[in-house]
Amino acid sequence: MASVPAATPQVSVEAERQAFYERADTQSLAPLWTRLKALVPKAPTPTCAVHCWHYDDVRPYVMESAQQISAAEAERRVLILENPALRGSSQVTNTLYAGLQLIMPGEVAPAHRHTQSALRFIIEGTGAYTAVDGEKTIMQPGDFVITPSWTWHHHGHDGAGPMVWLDGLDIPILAFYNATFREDHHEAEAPVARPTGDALARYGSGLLPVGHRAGSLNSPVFNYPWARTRDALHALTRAGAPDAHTGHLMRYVNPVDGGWAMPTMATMVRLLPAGFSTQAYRSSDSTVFTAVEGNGEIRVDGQVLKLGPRDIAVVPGWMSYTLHADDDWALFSYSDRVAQEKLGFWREQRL
Ligand code: 1HN
Repeated sequence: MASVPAATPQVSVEAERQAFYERADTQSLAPLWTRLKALVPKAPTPTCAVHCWHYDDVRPYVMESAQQISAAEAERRVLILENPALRGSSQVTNTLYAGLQLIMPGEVAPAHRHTQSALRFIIEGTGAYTAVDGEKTIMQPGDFVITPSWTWHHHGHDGAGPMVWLDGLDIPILAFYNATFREDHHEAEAPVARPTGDALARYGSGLLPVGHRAGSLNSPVFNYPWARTRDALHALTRAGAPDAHTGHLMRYVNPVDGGWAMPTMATMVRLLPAGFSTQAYRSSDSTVFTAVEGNGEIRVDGQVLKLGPRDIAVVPGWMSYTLHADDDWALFSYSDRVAQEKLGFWREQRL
């Protein structure tokens, strides 16, 4: 006799399951087993895209924004660097925000505070300052400046010419926890209580005030000047070979506890000597890079990103990449590595 086709029981099993899912759905229930592999993949599946913003291409738009709106009206006059795979989200990666902020001479970006942490990496211009938690710092290209969570901050510009910096914030992380708070200061400029340079002298000179205890998870140094960083990087090139996978890679440090400068965002800077190429490397933190000096390439996912001074690139987590320096190439980067490390799941692989 003809046997029953093998597919028949399967079809009815599947149909019964579908009917079950629909009934369960009425109770806001869903089966895990249809989703498990996607929920828990073997390795990260990139959800943001590799991308590069060449400063020469975007600078005209940044400058035009000054004709469109004042810093006072905008509050922060910023063009968001939005990952092409995450359009509409204001995200450069799944966990991070990036933007280019412009301030013109005489302008003030009014004081406010929020639970997100911010970093600034200075791209162009001189003479603008940021005031953070009662101290002003004058910013120069290549300086790395931090604005810790819930500290009052405003920006101003007493110099000449446009001033642009890269803003990096942990906005998507705070949004994920639904822990975003903000407050506007009643005055455009929050009080400045300490002289400029106080924090760097007190905490960033290889000294600490005796008896000092950490007051927050952030470094008390809030401007790491490029001149010092640059000297340190170049000294490294005279002392030994660069790491095969990362080049001469340094992290910005909290001098009080030796940890990262900020609690959510890892900030690093590296120098690759002219002609140096790294071996392939990947880590689970999606990373935003900007070149400070020199030229080179990031090769990732079949793409070649040429990165010269002021250009900005994003490399999704767990995509392996190599770096190739044309000339002595200094690169700043930020990622959510600190948060991943603290939570115990950060990974890297040297290929
Ligand atoms: C912010 O406060 C600044 O203080 C820059 O310069 C960018 C993006 C979103 C929310 C707050 C700043 C920001 C921001």
